Amino acid sequence: MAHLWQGVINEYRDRLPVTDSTPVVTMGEGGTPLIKAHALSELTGNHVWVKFEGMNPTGSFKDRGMTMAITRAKEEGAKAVVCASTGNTSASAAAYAKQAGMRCAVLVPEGKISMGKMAQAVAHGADIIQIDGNFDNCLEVARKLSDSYPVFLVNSVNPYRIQGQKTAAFEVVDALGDAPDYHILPVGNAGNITGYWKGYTEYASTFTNDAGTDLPAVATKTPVMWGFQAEGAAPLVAGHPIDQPETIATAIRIGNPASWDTAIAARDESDGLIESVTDEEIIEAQRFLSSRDGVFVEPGSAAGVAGLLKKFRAGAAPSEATIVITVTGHGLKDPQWAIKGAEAEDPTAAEPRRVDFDVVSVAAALGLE
Ligand code: AN7
Repeated sequence: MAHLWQGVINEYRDRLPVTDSTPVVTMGEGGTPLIKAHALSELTGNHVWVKFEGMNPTGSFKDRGMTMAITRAKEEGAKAVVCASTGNTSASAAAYAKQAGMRCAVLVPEGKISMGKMAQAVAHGADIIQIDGNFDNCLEVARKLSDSYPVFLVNSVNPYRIQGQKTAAFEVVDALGDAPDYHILPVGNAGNITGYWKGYTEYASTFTNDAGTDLPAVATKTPVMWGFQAEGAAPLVAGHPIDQPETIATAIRIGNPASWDTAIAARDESDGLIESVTDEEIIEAQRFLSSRDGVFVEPGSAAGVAGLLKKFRAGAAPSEATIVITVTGHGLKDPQWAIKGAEAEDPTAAEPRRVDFDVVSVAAALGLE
């Protein structure tokens, strides 16, 4: 029988703030693969799965929240939306705004968003404004703009974004039959860890929805939440905002997360942790995942994997546990670091050998006999 995945709003509408008359704007987001990471599992002695959010329509997890935020904007009659972004939110907002027939303005830190993400905003015809500052400065301006002008803010300070993002936790539970023991993910502006924790907690007890209907618990437990920030952009680890965040993982180059308090609550209520990983550890984890488990993610997306590897080496990782790691965005967003990571292992990795076009020469070059 024909079946088309309906996008996260329609798939989970009884747990989201929508009514029958809500004009749902969707591009079929969600339903992303939960992939068994065999090499990571074997190395760490756990059952490790990666939730590959790079498989969303614009290549990152942002689409889950964006379908809700743009749907809400449409419901309110908005003609234009705005966001600040390190690149993925702007790519998603630009695409969903066009799907809804709206104008989209994006504020990005000058020179600090990857080529792939910039290409997406350009391709979708967003009004792109570069700000001489970092993401935190961009967000401040975007908030003020939406306060004083007729534009609708679609950053994750908009609670509808978090509502959409919580569906990723539902999908994990639906796929595994229960919550995992641990859930690990990168943390930047902290909307995603907030969304996951909301999803896991709502699924683990009776949930009274907007229509007043009690929905039974789906999971028997909630996971321990482990979040990882980049070392040069780790305000939640430092305990104070970072004025000049720096990391090669531009997606998470954020010094003052908007969802600070809810990230700390997720950490503490789940008996979890938020720690940092270095840029070198991020590149190494990105490399491990792509070259050993076949999953290609952008650097910021590898922070969770880097965190698990770090804890494992420190003797502080669990064993025989079911672990889900969210890998938040596709490797094609920012390919230069993948090439650098490969070259760190083999300086000629990105310079394929030139061989004459005959089968004997190719076989010889491959060492086949
Ligand atoms: C690949 O696009 O903040 O902790 O403006 O792109 O929910 O912010 C992106 C963040 C992780 C961090 N991985 O998630 C933006 C933006 C990737 C990301 C994060 C981001 P949050």
